[in-house]
Amino acid sequence: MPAVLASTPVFEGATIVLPVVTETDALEETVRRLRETSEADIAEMLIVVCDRTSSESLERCHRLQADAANRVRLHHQRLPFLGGAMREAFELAVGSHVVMMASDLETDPATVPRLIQVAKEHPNAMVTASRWTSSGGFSGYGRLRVGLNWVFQRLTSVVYRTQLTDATYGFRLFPAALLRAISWEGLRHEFLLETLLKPLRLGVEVFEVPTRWTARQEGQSQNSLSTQARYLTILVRTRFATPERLLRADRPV
Ligand SMILES: Nc1nc2c(ncn2[C@@H]2O[C@H](COP(=O)(O)OP(=O)(O)OP(=O)(O)O)[C@@H](O)[C@H]2O)c(=O)[nH]1
Ligand SMILES: [Mg+2]
Repeated sequence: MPAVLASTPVFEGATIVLPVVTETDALEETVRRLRETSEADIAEMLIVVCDRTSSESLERCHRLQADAANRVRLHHQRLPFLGGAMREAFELAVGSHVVMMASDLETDPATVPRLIQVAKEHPNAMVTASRWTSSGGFSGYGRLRVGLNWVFQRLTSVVYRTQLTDATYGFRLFPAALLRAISWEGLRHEFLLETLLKPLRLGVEVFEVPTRWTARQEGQSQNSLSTQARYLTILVRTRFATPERLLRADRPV
């Protein structure tokens, strides 16, 4: 087993990654709620913006940074898309752990204290939020999408022989060292799936906590049907990758 899987003895603070394209009030509300519930456990909130980030959103980011300069950091990504935003954030994070979430309130900030609580008890493990556990759920996702999501979750659990229930949701906590040891491939939303599949293949312990997904009230989703087709590719490629290919060659572990 690679040593990196057991190299985080204690939770010392989380970098919360907040990618932003069109969010305004939802971003501010996310930051406000995170500070309200988890201030003591947050090392930093790392906001990632891109060339497509709207000027109104950028203005809010700068305002948040001005209000809490020691807590909010702004990064302009060079790699494209959501996967690119996350991958750069993983490299920059200063916390012992990293929380990957969204800024559109579709990842409920109230779940973050639960992610952190489990990380304090199991610092080497990953903790992932699930909409498919008994007290989790969806509001406003649409019946067809919920149905398709269920089929994909079942497929994943058969192919990866896992009891975990939500492989596609981009709301998880990781030891930072683990993130920096893995060789990542995806640049779009399929990256969210990759962040569960590769640790699973490496034998990382993964815990789940329940959460409820609620549709955004503002801004636009950046996901599309063509992007979603990439989920199948990553599902198959990762299943058959050798463990050596899952880890970065330039970082001995
Ligand atoms: N910095 C950055 N943020 C992004 C990019 N794409 C998406 N985001 C943000 O990442 C978060 C999740 O993206 P969404 O497009 O809402 O994706 P989603 O909610 O997983 O997908 P759907 O449920 O299909 O709408 C949102 O806060 C987006 O603004 C990107 O290319 N760069
Ligand atoms: Mg969203």
